[in-house]
Amino acid sequence: MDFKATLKEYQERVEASIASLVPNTKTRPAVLHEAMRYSLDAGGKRLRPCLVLAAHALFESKNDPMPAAVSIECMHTYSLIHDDLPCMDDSDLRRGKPSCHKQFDEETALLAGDALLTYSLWMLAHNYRETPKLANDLVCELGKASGSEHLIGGQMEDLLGERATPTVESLDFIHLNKTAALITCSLVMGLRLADASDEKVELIRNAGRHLGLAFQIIDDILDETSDAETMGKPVGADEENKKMTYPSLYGLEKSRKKAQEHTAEAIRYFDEIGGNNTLLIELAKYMEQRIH
Ligand code: GRG
Repeated sequence: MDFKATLKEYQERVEASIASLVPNTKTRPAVLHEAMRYSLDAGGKRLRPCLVLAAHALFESKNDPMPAAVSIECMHTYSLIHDDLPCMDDSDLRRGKPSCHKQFDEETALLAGDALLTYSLWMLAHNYRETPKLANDLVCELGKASGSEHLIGGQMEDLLGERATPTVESLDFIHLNKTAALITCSLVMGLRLADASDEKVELIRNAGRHLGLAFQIIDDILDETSDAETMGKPVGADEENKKMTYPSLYGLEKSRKKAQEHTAEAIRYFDEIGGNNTLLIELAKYMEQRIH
């Protein structure tokens, strides 16, 4: 299998489905839909939707995974819009472009995020209404993963950590919830759409936890090494940067080792699940290779 070509094809199909499934400026209020589309179209990697599609492709089924893939990208995009707001990270840029509240204004960005959040859950209930158990499972999975015990809870602990001395335990909590929860949810939704057994769903939940942690550690390493390279200073030398990351806590070498271990664990679970698992395994390896 040509892994990169398949990934590109998935990304293109996701982009086309976003264009057809999410309201656009023809729908009132135009500016709100423009802001939602602006952030959805701002150059994300589409990792979570691709994971939905790849997990769905593990086994044969009649269900269309695309509404779920778009739904989780809407949820992810809402979290990024809100994360950039002045009351949170106060970021002017997202993926090298003005963040939503800079391109529009704070009120519009807040509402665009709210609208993407509610739309993502509506999409699941609406598009899978002919298969009520599946619709229920998907709404429960995404609702739980994005709520106060996971995504929002991770964000809250991150904020609390900035106000106090963060601990190793809180770093793991933050990343398991801010990052791994939606990655796990993508895999679980894909597998539910493939009509897989609860036993296999539990295996992919474990894979998601490891893949999510690996993804975050890799993201931290790439951030740290590119900052250091760009600014001509040794890694970890930025005293102004108080945010706790894996490299700041463990150093680069140990962080690389941790990323490798989590990737290997994720692959072990993908192996155990079986089916057409080559794409998921290649994707996990590809993510990990970027830090060497
Ligand atoms: C505001 C409820 C709320 C949550 C915000 C997503 C988030 C939580 C914060 C953004 C900062 C951050 C580092 C989050 C960890 C998850 C992560 C690495 C997000 C970026 O995901 P990518 O790299 O993004 O998949 P793209 O741009 O490719 O879509």
